[in-house]
Amino acid sequence: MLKEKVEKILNLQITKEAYSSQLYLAMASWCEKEGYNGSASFLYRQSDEERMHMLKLLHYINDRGSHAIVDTLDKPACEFGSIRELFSKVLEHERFITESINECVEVCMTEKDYTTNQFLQWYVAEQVEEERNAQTIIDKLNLLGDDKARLYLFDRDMENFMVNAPTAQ
Ligand code: OFO
Repeated sequence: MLKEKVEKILNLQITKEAYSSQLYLAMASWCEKEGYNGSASFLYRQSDEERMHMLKLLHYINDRGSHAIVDTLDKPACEFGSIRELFSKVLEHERFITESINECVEVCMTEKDYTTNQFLQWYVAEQVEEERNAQTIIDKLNLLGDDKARLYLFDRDMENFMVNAPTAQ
């Protein structure tokens, strides 16, 4: 059974991962509506990844004899000024999630829950990857400027942009 503080913060993390999934779904929908089909496809995949992150936490909590709670979610933003603005928000959000994972690790260390700390290391590594991906996309967009033809090629490449995530168990 998990200690109360660990269970509480992991349950909060479940909600954040579920929100990430909804946020990327809303972003994918905006991209699709705007004709950025490659970016939409990337974000639909990313939304599925986040749901997997949420499920991995949920199963871990229950497997440890505690209770994973499915909570209500805030409505994510659904309008964006530009594709660049959208991906800046992805990076901002991933940085927020990294902070949040670090807080989970901190609670585990204080509570001397080394097993959960080890479990969370998967998320620590994952966040390095996700922040790097978002930064790479923004760097590409900054190089393109407002050139529509290049933006078209960028979006076409996003269709195959690898999420590259380690597989969740
Ligand atoms: Fe994008 O992050 Fe989950 O963990």
